[in-house]
Amino acid sequence: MSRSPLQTWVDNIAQLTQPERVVWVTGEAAEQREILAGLVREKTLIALNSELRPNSFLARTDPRDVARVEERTFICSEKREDAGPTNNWVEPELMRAELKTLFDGCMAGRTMYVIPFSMGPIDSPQARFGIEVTDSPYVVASMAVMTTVSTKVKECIEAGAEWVPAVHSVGVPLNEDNAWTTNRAWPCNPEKIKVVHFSETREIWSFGSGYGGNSLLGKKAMALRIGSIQGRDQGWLAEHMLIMRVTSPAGKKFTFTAAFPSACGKTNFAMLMPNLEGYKVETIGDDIAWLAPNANGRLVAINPETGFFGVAPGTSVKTNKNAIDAIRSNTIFTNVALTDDGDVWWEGLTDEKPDHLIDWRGNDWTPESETPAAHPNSRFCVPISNCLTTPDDWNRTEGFEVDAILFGGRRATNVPLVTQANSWAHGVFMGSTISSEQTAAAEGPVGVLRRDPFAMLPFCGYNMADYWSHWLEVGESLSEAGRPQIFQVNWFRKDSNGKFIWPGFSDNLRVVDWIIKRLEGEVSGRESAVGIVPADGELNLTDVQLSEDGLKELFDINKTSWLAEAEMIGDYYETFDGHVPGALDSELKALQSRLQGAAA
Ligand code: OXD
Ligand code: MN
Repeated sequence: MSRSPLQTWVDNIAQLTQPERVVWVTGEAAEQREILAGLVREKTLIALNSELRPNSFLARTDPRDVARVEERTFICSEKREDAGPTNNWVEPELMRAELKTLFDGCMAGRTMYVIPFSMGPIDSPQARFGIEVTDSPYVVASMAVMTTVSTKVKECIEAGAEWVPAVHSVGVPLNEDNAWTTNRAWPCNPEKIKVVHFSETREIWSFGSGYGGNSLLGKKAMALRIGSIQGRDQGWLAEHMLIMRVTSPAGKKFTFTAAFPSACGKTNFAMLMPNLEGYKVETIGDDIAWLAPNANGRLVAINPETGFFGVAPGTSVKTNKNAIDAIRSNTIFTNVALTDDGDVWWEGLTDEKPDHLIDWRGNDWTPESETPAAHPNSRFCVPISNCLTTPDDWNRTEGFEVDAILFGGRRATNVPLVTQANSWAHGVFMGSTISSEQTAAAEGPVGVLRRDPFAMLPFCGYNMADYWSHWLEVGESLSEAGRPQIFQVNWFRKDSNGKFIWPGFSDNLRVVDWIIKRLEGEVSGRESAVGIVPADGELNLTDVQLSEDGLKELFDINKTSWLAEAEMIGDYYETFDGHVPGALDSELKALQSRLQGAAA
């Protein structure tokens, strides 16, 4: 019998990387138990106190391998302009030659695992398959939490289903004197890290890092970068968005998706604890949404992941009780601190710091220590089924019809608490302008902004401006009535003393409440130069500590400052060399003329 294309590909990778053996991963529970036990034996994982934190583990990485490495992440398309100005680009043939050298013999002495995985429920028309080959058992264990790993995926691929090939190696063969490996329990090759995406062949190659964002290739690499390319070519959208379902006091269910840049509270918002009577919030996803038009002309969201890979520091009963409840068991922690009784701790978990800890580097730590006990990017990796606010039908194959899409950055100035777009094109314009201040606003009418359009800056697999055109096209393919409404939100506006004005967290439900009232036609809002904002009295502020002045500042639209902002958007658009769709240029002009017409 001839070998299948999948088997031939696996053989070729093994030929190149020279592992000692090849193991096909099945996704069965017993296999996961064995992988975890092996990781404990190898000291990559520490088993936590099983009474305090059942079936949970702690990994400490090499201190040089603690985060995604954007400057070593590449989109290798045939044409440079298809990667666009926001991505690192290298000519594909040149990159292939480099990778060949890097991967040559890189798995010697190790086991090469072959992981068949699905992003999305296997039977969903929106699911996409991948095969990750890796020499890291930590990656095998984490992929089993974050994706659907199953032999069934292998069978579907063998039967002809589309799949994304993904190759990962920590880059430390066991047959050499690997002087750069200071931590045998966390092998990595930090000087040579590369995370590469080939656009036309939709392949992923990741070398040198074991850290999740660089090594769990179903997540950012496939579900966003390659996913956005698949979406462009197949008429759907791969987005850096949470998905939540909100039930209103009237008992009606609404699906929201929301894009916020990394570390802007997406997980907290996805698990929001309602503080208004009669509301219920359910968590469908906290990081990635795949959105596709359905036969009814509606946009349908699925969460392609099966777990949360969340930032630990700052997570507490006060900021996100649902996350704290979810990580009580079955959790793999990375780079948090270890308590003396074998549990975990991080900055912000409790008001009072423990007297003694082992920090993320494995050193003794006391409150007098000058470095944080947990790395600021330390993580928990936990199955979504652990989350009490996740409903049983979270992974239903037909997905969730989206009612509203929210975009938000971290803006101290200009951007109101909530603004509704006038149209789909205006909403796409809003998404393209997501940004956060880099420096104090005092330096000018608007501080220097870090642009993060659609919160996709590190994750868009092709030319960002072409991606905006694709958003406009997908909007066109939806029915007028079924098209989600688009809103911009900003929890981070500051007053003249540099203090946050809005309390955030559970009070963000008040913004959701106004959005639902807009969707239901129960409130009319007020037209402003930047979009529709709540009219006086429409936002439910009962029991919120907010002065009359604070409320005014939250919605203040300063003409001079906004004209400066609009000019900066124009300058930003120019960097895309003519790729920005005409509809967005028109939106910018329309904004400028509304601002010109507005009172000073
Ligand atoms: C993440 C990120 O880890 O956005 O989700 O960086
Ligand atoms: Mn993210």
